[in-house]
Amino acid sequence: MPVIPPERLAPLQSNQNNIRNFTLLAHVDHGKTTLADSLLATNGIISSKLAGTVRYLDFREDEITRGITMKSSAISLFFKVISQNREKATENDYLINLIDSPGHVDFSSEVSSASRLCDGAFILIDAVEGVCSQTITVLRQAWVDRIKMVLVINKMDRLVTELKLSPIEAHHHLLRLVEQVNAVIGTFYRGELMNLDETEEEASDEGIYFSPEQGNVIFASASDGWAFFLDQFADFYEKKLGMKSSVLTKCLWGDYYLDPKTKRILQAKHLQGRRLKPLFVQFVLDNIWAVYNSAIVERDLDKIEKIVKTLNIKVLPRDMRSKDPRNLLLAVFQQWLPLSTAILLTAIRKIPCPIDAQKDRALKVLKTTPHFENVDPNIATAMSHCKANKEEPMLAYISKMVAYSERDLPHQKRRQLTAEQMRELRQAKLAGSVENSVGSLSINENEQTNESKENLENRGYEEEEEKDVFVGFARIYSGTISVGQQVYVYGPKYDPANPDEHVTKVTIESLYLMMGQELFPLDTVPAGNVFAIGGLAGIVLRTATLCSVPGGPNLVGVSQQMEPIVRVAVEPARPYEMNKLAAGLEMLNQSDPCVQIAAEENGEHVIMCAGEIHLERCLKDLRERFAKIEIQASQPIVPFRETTIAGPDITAKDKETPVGFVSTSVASGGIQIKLSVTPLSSDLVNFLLNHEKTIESFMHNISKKGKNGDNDCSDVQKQKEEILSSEDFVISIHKLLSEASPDNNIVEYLDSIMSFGPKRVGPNILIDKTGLMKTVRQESDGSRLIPFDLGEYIATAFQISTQQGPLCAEPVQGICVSVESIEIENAEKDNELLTIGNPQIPGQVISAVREAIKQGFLAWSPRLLLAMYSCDVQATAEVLGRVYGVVTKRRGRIVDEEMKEGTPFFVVKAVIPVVESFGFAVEILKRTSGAAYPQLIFHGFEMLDENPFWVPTTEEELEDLGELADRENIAKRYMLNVRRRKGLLVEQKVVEKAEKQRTLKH
Ligand SMILES: Nc1nc2c(ncn2[C@@H]2O[C@H](COP(=O)(O)OP(=O)(O)OP(=O)(O)O)[C@@H](O)[C@H]2O)c(=O)[nH]1
Ligand SMILES: [Mg+2]
Repeated sequence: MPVIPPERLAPLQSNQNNIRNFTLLAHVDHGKTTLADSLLATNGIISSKLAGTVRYLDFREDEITRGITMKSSAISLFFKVISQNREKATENDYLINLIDSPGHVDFSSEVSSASRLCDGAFILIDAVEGVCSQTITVLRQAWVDRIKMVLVINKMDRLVTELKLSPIEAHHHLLRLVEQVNAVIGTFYRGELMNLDETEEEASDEGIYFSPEQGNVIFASASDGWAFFLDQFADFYEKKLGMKSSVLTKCLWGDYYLDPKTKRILQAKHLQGRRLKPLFVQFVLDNIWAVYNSAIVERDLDKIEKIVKTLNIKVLPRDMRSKDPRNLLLAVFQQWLPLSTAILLTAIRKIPCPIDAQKDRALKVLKTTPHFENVDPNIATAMSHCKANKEEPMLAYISKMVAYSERDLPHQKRRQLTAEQMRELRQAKLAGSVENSVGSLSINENEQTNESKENLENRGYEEEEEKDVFVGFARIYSGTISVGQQVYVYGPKYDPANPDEHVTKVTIESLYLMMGQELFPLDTVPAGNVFAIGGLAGIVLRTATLCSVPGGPNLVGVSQQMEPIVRVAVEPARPYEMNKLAAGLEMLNQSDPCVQIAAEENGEHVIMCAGEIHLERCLKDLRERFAKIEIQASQPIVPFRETTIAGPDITAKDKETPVGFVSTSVASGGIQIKLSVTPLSSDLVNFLLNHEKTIESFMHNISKKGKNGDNDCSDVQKQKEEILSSEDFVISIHKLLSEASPDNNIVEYLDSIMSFGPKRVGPNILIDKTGLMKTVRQESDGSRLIPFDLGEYIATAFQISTQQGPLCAEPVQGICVSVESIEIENAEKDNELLTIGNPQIPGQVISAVREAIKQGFLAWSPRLLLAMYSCDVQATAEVLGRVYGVVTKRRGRIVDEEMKEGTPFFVVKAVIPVVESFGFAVEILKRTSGAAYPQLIFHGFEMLDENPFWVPTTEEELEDLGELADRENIAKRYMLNVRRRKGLLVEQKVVEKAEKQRTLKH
């Protein structure tokens, strides 16, 4: 098939009825990129023989070596449909804008950016693995974005070759699978119903579920190049059975049977004991199974020849005799049930064109944008009707910035790689002979084989310093965008109620059609298209709205993002390259919505990522594309939390003083502060963690008390957290406190809350039981220091103490610090030190209170809290033991184990500490011989129930643990590691075998 040139595609952008914008979404490894291959083959970008093995859209080196997609990429394709009716054949040319997205959880922000640009999504599911964690995530994303979904049950071949199911068993399995997916959709639907206002109308659930008879389910094997939807078989059997195709379609799925005598269709209840096969088995699955059985299992060429004849297709003798049975399979299936035809025809039938899609969705999306009521109604109308005239307001949305090598831009355009070249390169890369990504294509001269050298020379790649440029991934909703046009760029914080802020005016420099790793220049792009836009680096960081007029809507919605939980500090290997590093980090920040970059107070640059794989990709991008320098990265830094509890090992110093009670004096004397530290219950801690905005507003009210009454938290209201009134907030704390420890008298002082911490909103409370700090200064006080003056310093000490806990300077959660008394010596004694202007006072008070909080904290039984990942691993019974082994070795625990119905798989749910998770996925892969690829999702903090300072003391403990207590104290190890990293004091037992040393001395 000759390559279809982009010049042929560009004119199709104006025929909006014939455009389809869709994305491929799925759990990791369920076959998206493989499926995309077959679609590319229809445009001659790769040959159909190689489709399914090249994974053309995975062109980064790390994608090739790891075998997973790490970024989404878009490609525009041409598809001609010839429809024949009685009189004549009509031809229709379609423009297909396809976005392949990554399935790995670390890159889920890519999924949201892809789905926002599209009007539809093909949701792929591995027929064997079924619904997995990311399947639910992508279903939810598509549901929230209101895009049309089509289900693709992929890897059908595995049912025959691996599970060895009979067609009847496979039918049951598939029925159940579709039910499971629909159950997920059902939960979204019901969830939405529950959130409806009384005034809102209930949306009908018609058409939201997947059912093959409606044509929104495709059965496929992407690697073997086939797929079908029910209509295809119904059309095929229409004449044979003398039944209307539309009737047949309705009965081909489910419990319908053909009466062999009467040739009528029966329902199960009319079978009267006869053992018939459901139509789906008889007419669909049996045929597919027959091809697999004769081509692979039995290698029965006679049978294959018969099948070929019946299907009226041609198979070359070369393919018939090929040693690789896949060639034979491909030869049969690509003619009989070509994958691209099933997918593209379904896209055209089931996914709305931009005009219809925007009619349905535009207002729904717009209504969720901030202060939509201030937006010019003309813009909303133009968007709902997808009006493309140049006079209409132009509105576009940039969902992410992508780095392209300058060489890939059209003015530097190199020859396009053919699939063979790409496969060669892939093999060369895997063999380690080519460095860098395909995008950059620089070659390691020494290890090049002659053959590949020749090939590469032919392609005319010369080595030169390359530059990266940023291009925005965008969708235009109304009007037409043109090169040279002046447009407004609304930043993510832009608000139509305040239309002059966060707005920049720019001139459009370049527009492109996206062709995978290539870009093709365009002069204009009309409404309804997905395209790329250049020249916005530095202006658009990640996402933005473009509009030709001021005061338009802000389309940048709040997208679900992964919590960046893993940090690494980076520095250039050569210190003088610091500037390059800083510039590189800025580019990384622009290119990836999920990464966070920070410069620490100590000058360190820190990258925060979603997980190990994401981190690897960021570092690689930084080294090879953005900073292009050698970079040293610290070991990944994982956050901890510190807390203290009423453990069994606490001992009060004396009976009079309660645990956690501390009395302290400032260094120069004259001020004595007594305070007590008490642990808070985990319920209260969770409540406080979930109500940061309420705390902010509560504290705001306290400081404004008597002035304004309740705070209007208008900017805050947009957040998801339900903001409680101050009264309700205190009532809730009161309830949680009394439930946890009824004898604690803190509840009586809730009107004396001074602060929360750390960062003034954290899960720790500071209370002034003395009430003295509320009494403001009077003139009669003169310059004499009074307790009121100390309030600020005590609060600062509390903030610092809770931000950097006593164990290893990690944030504290779950303590209440109560100030019990403050005594300041009588100033009449003429103590100059105790006057208000004394500059030593703040420092002395802060350090005394910090030390006191530390003592109070340590008087209880301190604990570390570990950041945890949760993960699902699918494993067969044989490797289950090994999965358990790996989880236990990494100090994780199994929380659930379930047999996946109809498969030999167990789904194991485990939680493991983030700090032990590095290399976990790879280890599981190895131990299960590649059967499982676990994905780690941040789960929250969990307490490690071990006091890091604990040493055995009782005889029993010593006996248990040996004289040297050499059973490792894990909490202590974690604590010391963090202390070491932060350069804090690390006390270690240096003399381990003192006795022996003594003997040596003698
Ligand atoms: N047996 C079988 N294997 C398939 C099929 N489709 C894809 N695969 C294999 O599944 C693996 C993953 O395929 P990909 O296409 O990379 O999957 P993906 O969904 O793009 O993965 P990510 O982008 O990393 O989420 C590859 O080894 C494919 O060869 C299929 O229909 N049958
Ligand atoms: Mg992929």
